[in-house]
Amino acid sequence: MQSGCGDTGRHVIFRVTPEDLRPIHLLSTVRVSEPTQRAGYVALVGRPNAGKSTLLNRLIGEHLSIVTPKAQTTWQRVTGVLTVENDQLVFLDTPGLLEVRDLLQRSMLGAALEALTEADVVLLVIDSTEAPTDRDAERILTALEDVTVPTFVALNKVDEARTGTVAKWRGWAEDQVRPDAIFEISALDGAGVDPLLTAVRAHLPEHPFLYPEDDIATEPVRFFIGELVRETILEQFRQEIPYSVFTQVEEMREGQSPIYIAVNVFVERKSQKGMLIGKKGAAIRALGQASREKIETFLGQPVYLDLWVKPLRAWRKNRAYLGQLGFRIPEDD
Ligand SMILES: Nc1nc2c(ncn2[C@@H]2O[C@H](COP(=O)(O)OP(=O)(O)O)[C@@H](O)[C@H]2O)c(=O)[nH]1
Ligand SMILES: [Mg+2]
Repeated sequence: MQSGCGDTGRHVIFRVTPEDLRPIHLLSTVRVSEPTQRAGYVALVGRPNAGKSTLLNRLIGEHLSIVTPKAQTTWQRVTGVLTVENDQLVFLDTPGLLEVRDLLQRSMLGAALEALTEADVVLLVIDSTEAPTDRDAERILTALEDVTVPTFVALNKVDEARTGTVAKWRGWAEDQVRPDAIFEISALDGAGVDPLLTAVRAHLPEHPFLYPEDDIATEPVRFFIGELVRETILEQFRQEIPYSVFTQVEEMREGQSPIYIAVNVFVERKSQKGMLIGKKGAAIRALGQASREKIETFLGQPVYLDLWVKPLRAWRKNRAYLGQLGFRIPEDD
């Protein structure tokens, strides 16, 4: 198509062709060389407790994703953004590839599998302190079945693992996963993480940055506050409590000091409310204090924290409640 203009009396109409829309420097012979940006999604996947969230926090340099020694700490996808020179890596931390027994776990597994479909690079994180079991292997391989993008394996926790166990995982990964490369790392102390990052960067697609360069997260501040309270619950309570509780910020009044924050702590059964509150309110006070300190560190400001314990009957199995709490259940279920 020709570009040109037509005179229709008072109005001059320009017809623009795709060539006209190209950036000027492409038309010029003295091309100003602009470095090419690369950007992409990197899915962190693996079995529960492998160290995915620890690795995300290590890569981003902030405590973005909650970490505890308990399996199934991460319930929803957490995104961390890392911009280095002309590369932007958008890490998707995911719940573990787990055995599904209720609707919440279905949503968790769904979040992990969804991240795999969006990934430009897959990073399989393995706890190499424990020898591979058939169950681990099967879960991982089923999840990776349809992955066609570059894949790396991080054999994590080498600070603690026996060399024999690491070697077993390496052999398994070479045979079964056939990744682009295998790295031995410690997400905890950072050993081996730089070479892994270099390899991932080299496999990013050419693409303009997806987020502003200074961003490190994509979820709202409220999400992280809720998660910090939940992390503290996982640390301070035992038995079924950690898996029966979900937290959600109900109110946040900024522009005052201290910032006022009210968090709902939903429990599955009425009896759990008493456990959370404790004798003469001792348990909830301890929870409030430790959570507040974490939130103050996160926000860098003084906080007044109100915790409201509310029963939400069997919410883990209730589609409507899960929806209200922000969990998505995969459509085919
Ligand atoms: N020794 C050791 N422990 C680790 C390492 N990475 C993670 N962990 C621990 O493993 C547990 C699970 O970590 P987390 O990041 O929550 O695992 P996720 O479930 O895969 O997200 C926590 O107690 C971490 O401190 C590591 O490199 N070395
Ligand atoms: Mg996690």
